[in-house]
Amino acid sequence: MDKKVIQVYTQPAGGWGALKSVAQQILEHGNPAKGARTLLSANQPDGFDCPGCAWPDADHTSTFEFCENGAKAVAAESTARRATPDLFADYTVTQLAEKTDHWLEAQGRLTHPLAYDRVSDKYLPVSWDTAFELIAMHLRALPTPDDAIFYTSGRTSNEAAFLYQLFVREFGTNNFPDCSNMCHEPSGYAMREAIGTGKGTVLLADFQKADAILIFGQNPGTNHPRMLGELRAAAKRGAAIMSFNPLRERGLEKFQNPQDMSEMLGGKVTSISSDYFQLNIGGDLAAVKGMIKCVLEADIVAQANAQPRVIDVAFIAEHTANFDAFAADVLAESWDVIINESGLDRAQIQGAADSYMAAGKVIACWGMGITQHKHSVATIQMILNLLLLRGNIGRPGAGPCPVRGHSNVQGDRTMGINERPKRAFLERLGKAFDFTPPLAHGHDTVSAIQAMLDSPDKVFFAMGGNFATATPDTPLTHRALQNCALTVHVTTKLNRSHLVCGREALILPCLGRTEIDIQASGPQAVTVEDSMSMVHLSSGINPPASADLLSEPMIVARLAMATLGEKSKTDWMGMVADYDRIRDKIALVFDEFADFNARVKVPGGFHLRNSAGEREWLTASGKANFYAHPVPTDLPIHQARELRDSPVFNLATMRSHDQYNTTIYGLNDRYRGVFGERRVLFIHAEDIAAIGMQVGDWVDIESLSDDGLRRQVKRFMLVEYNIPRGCLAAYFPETNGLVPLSSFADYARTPTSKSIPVILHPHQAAHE
Ligand SMILES: Nc1nc2c(c(=O)[nH]1)N[C@H]1C(S)=C(S)[C@@H](COP(=O)(O)OP(=O)(O)OC[C@H]3O[C@@H](n4cnc5c(=O)[nH]c(N)nc54)[C@H](O)[C@@H]3O)O[C@H]1N2
Ligand SMILES: Nc1nc2c(c(=O)[nH]1)N[C@H]1C(S)=C(S)[C@@H](COP(=O)(O)OP(=O)(O)OC[C@H]3O[C@@H](n4cnc5c(=O)[nH]c(N)nc54)[C@H](O)[C@@H]3O)O[C@H]1N2
Ligand SMILES: [Mo]
Repeated sequence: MDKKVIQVYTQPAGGWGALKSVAQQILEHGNPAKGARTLLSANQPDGFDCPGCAWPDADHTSTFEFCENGAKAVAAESTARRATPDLFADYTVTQLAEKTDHWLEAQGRLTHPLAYDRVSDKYLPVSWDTAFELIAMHLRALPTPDDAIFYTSGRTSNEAAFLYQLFVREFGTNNFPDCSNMCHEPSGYAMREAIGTGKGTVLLADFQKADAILIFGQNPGTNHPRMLGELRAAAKRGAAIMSFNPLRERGLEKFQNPQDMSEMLGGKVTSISSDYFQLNIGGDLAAVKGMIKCVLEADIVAQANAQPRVIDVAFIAEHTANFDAFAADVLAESWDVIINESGLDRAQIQGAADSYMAAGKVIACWGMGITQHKHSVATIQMILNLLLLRGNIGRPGAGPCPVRGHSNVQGDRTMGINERPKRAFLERLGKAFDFTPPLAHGHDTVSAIQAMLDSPDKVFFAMGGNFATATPDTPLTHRALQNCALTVHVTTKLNRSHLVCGREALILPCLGRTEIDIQASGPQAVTVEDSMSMVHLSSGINPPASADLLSEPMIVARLAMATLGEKSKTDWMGMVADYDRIRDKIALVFDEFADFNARVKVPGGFHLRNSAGEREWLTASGKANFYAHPVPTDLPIHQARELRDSPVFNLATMRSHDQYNTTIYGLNDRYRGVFGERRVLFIHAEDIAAIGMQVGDWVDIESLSDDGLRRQVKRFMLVEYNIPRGCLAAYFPETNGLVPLSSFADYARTPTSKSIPVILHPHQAAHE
C-alpha cells in the first residue's frame, strides 16, 4: 500500500473504488461486524450524526447514505485500537514527537487522563480530580482571565459548546479562537455585511430546483462526498454545473453513485460539470467581476433594443442598496485586468455569464479555495453581487451556499463560540445565568498565537482539534504553545498538539460521537447543526472506548465547578445530569431555539430561520448591499513577483482524499492519482521545464514574505498536474510552516493558506 505511484486517475469519483475503500476501513479498524453496524447508524434519526463533514442529509431520516469519507471518519473513531498509559510509558514525548501524524493517529483511542511529567519527559496517568484541580489552580493564578485562551474545533456538540462558552464567560474572557477562524470566517463576515446573515440560505430541496449550480474552490468528491449525490441528480435533469477551480478535480468531472446498483453494475457514469473554468489561484474575484460585467453589458444592450431586462430590476429596486455605484465600478473595470488576474479568456468569462443568464434559479457554493486568501471577503461579496443581480437570493432553487467543514462548526458558532460576541447575546446570557459577561472582544486564532508568543505563562485550553498542526507558521505556533504555563487538550485521539507542551500539560480523553453517553438521568443525546441550518439529535450506539472517559459537557461542568467554585450560580451538575436541561437553557438564551427539546425530538429535527432566505435584510441599510471591489493587483503574490526575475509561484494548500484535516488516514489521494506519498507538489509540466527540473525530482519550498523570516519546508516531489502555469498545490498540514502568521484575510483574518508566494529549490538534505 505504501509503494509510491503517481498515475493519472481515469475512473469516475465514487464507484467501486469508494466501496473498496470503505470495506478496507472497516477491516483495518478491528471488528468488522461492529464497524458495519456503526456505519449503518450514521445519520439515522435514532443514531449519531456523522462526525465527518457538515453536508446535510435528506431530512436526516433516509436510509444510510453511502459516503466513503464519512465511513473513514466513523471507522477512525470507533477503532478497536487503544492508546493506553502503557504506550506513554514506552515512549518519551520527545520520541513520540518524532513519529509521523499518521502513526500518532494509528495508536487509537486515548483511554485515561494524562499529565506531562517534565522530569521523565513522559505522560503519566492522572485522576480526573487532580487534572481539574491543576487547571483550576492555573486559571485562578492568572493576572487576568484574558491570559487564558480557549480554542474550539468544530466537532463539539451544541450542548458542550454552550456550556463551554458559559464557563469561559463566567470565568471572564471572550478569548475563543476556533477552527472557523481558519475556515469559513470570511463567509460569515462577507454575508453579514451584504445580506445580514452569516449563514447560507439554501436547503437541500433547493438543489433539486436550481437551473444552475456554481461551485467555487471546493472539492466535494473528497470533502463532501454526499454532495455528489445532489450534483448528480441536478446534472441528470439538465441543470448547468459550473466549476471554478485551478485544479481538475475528478469529483467535479465524473461520478458513479455507489448507492445505485444499476449504475455500478452497468458501469454508467454521470458527468458532473457542464463547464469547468481552470482559473488562477486567487482569480475568482476577477472571474466573477468579469461575469457581472457581461451581465450588465447584456442588460444595456437589452435596454437599447427594448427587450426584457437581463437584471432583476424590481428586486434590485425593492431589496438592494448601492446598485448604481457598484454597476459603475464594474463597467469601468478593465478587461485586461480581469483576464490577466483570473487566468480565463474573454470567451470563457462570456460563456460563464451566458450560462448564468440562461438560468432562472442559481445556487453558488464555495469552499476553502475562496476563503483562504487575503481578498476572500471581497471575493465572497462579489459572488453575492452576482446572485443579487438577478434576484437569486431568497427564493426557491437559488441562493448562497458556503459549504461548511466540521460537522458542527456552524452550531458551535450559533451557541456563542465567538471571540466577537454581540452585546445583546451577552446580555441575554448574563440574565439567564445571573452573572456579568465580559464585553471586550477576545482573541481569534491568529491573535491568540501572537499573544502566546508575545507574553509567556498563558493557559491554553483546547476543546478538540489539533491547534499546533492546523494553524499557520508551524515553528512559531509551536513556540507559542511551549511558552504557556499550561496546555490542555480535550481529545479522542493522540495528535501532535499534545506533544507540543507548555510547562505543564494535560490530555483529557472524551467520549466520541459514536459512543453511548450515560449521565445521572440515563443515556443522553446531543444536537448538531449542519451546513444548511438543520438542527438534529445525535445519540451514540457503541460502548465507550474506555471506562475512564468523560463526555465533553461533563468535562466542562467539572472544570467550571473546580475553577469558579461558589462564585458561579449555575447548576452545572444539574444540567449535565440531563442534557434536556442544557437545551432548556439554550432555548432561554436564543429565540430561534424556542421549544428546543420538543422540536428537536421530531425525526429529522428542525430548521433555524434564515432572515435573508426570507428576504428580510438585517443589515445597517435594511437592504441587501451590493459591494464594489477592485480586482486586486497588489497582493503578496504580485509584490513577490515584482521583486524577482526568477519564477515565483502561488501555492494552494489543500486536503488529500485520505485525510480529515490534520488526521491522516492513509498516504493515497486516489482521485488525483497519488499513492503512497504525501510530500508531493502539483505543478504544470511547462513550469517543471522552466525551473530546469524533471517530474519526480525533489524540491524544497521557500515562501516569500516581507517580515524578514525565512520559511522553508523540505523534500517535496514534483508531480505534473493539470493546473495553470504559475500555480502550485500541495497538502496541508505538511506545508503550514510556509504560511506567515502575519498573512491573513482582510477583515476576517483567515490565514492565507490558499495563496502563498513561493520559490522552489532543488532539495538539499538538512545535513548538507
Ligand atoms: N474527507 C474529508 N472531508 C472533509 C475534510 C477533510 O479534511 N477530509 N475537511 C472538512 C473541513 S474542516 C472543510 S473546511 C472542508 C474543506 O473542503 P474544501 O473546501 O473542498 O477544501 P480543500 O481541499 O482545502 O480545497 C478546496 C479546493 O479549492 C481549490 N482551490 C485552491 N485555490 C483556489 C482558488 O484560488 N480558487 C478556486 N476557485 N479554487 C481553489 C483546490 O483545488 C481544491 O479543489 O471539508 C470538510 N470535509
Ligand atoms: N494550510 C492549511 N491549513 C489549514 C487548512 C487548509 O486548507 N490549509 N484548513 C483549515 C480548516 S478549514 C480547518 S477547519 C482547521 C482544522 O483545525 P482543527 O479543527 O483544529 O483540526 P482537526 O484536524 O480537525 O482536529 C482533529 C483532532 O480533533 C480531535 N477530535 C476528533 N473528534 C473529537 C471529538 O469528538 N471531541 C474532541 N474533543 N476532540 C475530537 C482528535 O484529537 C483529532 O486529532 O485547519 C485549518 N488549517
Ligand atoms: Mo474547515
